[in-house]
Amino acid sequence: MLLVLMFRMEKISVGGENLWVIGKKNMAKASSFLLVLISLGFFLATYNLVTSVIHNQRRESSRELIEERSQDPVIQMPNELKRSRGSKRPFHVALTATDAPYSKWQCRIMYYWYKKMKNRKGSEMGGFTRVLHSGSADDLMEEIPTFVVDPLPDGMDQGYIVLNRPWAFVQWLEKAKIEEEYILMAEPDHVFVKPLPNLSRGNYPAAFPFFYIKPSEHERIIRKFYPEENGPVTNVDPIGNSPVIIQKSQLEKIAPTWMNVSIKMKKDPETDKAFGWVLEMYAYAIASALHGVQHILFKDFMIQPPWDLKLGKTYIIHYTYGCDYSLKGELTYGKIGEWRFDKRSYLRDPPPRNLSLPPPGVPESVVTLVRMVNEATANIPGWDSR
Ligand SMILES: *[C@@H]1O[C@H](CO)[C@@H](O)[C@H](O)[C@H]1NC(C)=O
Ligand SMILES: *[C@@H]1O[C@H](CO)[C@@H](O)[C@H](O)[C@H]1NC(C)=O
Ligand SMILES: CC(=O)N[C@H]1CO[C@H](CO)[C@@H](O)[C@@H]1O
Repeated sequence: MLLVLMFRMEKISVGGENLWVIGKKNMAKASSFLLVLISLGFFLATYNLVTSVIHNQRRESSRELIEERSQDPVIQMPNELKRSRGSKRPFHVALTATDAPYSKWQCRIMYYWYKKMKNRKGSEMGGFTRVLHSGSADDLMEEIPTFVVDPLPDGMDQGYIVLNRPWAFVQWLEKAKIEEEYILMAEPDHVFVKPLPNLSRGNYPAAFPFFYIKPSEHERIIRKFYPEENGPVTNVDPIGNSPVIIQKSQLEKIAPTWMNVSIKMKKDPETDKAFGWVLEMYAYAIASALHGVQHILFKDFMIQPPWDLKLGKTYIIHYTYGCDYSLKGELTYGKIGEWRFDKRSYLRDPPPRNLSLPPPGVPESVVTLVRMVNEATANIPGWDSR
């Protein structure tokens, strides 16, 4: 048993404190490790420690690792993780949107691919809601299941429209009847390339780690909203609210805090300046940490062309970046390409049907994206009429 533990424990924490680090490289130190182990051996049997081991290792661990661990006779899974295996755990797909044409065409493509993937094998996708935060119905109500909520009162968003997101979720969770126990927070520019299972485990929601969200590099600012008594800054995950699969009961607690934190951050000039357009992502990361919720970080949750070249094992293509290429298939990022697909080219009108495919040499991720956009627009009735 000790051997198994020595190989496996990189970082062990009790009550949030990292006590020691034992990795494969540190086998030489095994004897001191043994001493520590013996003195704490009694704890090893306890449920708490096992929980926190899994908790701390989850940062490096992929789903596979967690699953492998669960078959390990030595390290037992907490009951809540065990329970999460076996039966289906459907999640509701929710995306926040406005009634602007730019938001609408993306939602239509998103919903098209949701419908195609929902009933395939491996999917745990449940119902779908476009949470429309423009305050009134629009002309997509018949096409896409929609729940209308209010925008923030005038002036409150200070021109930063995404502050409406947390407020939209607060209202939706309060007022709508949601059958599923889990929620996927998605965005209009997400395209499902595969049926999506419920990637969360027990009390750990699943999230995508963004390389540009770096809480530990902004410790001073984070501390304004996440005071020291709450724990280390590393408790704040490098994520935004989307994509995240989370228990509804957890999101019900987090959403109001997320809203408050985003507004407080926006009102603080230093924070506003430091975080800019990703402020509301930090606000979600901080709000969830304030509630003691940490996420399993799934790199394979989504890819972001043109930076990610291959589909690999991903579930979602996020087309937030423009894809610009020369006719030789070279990326010309930042410079308008001879061939391009950029959602911002279609601010006022939807993209036409049958966009031209990229030239040879352009990566799989971009080709697939354009093909999927084309398939959706070819099959959505009345594509050009809204
Ligand atoms: C949000 O802020 C308001 C006003 O400051 C306060 O009344 C409310 O309790 C806060 N809610 C949460 C969940 O932090
Ligand atoms: C799409 O456009 C290509 C040329 O770019 C054309 O060959 C093809 O027939 C078009 N397909 C449809 C369905 O309009
Ligand atoms: C209960 C359960 O674990 N359901 C699914 C959750 O997602 C995995 C894939 O990540 C599926 O294999 C499970 O069936």
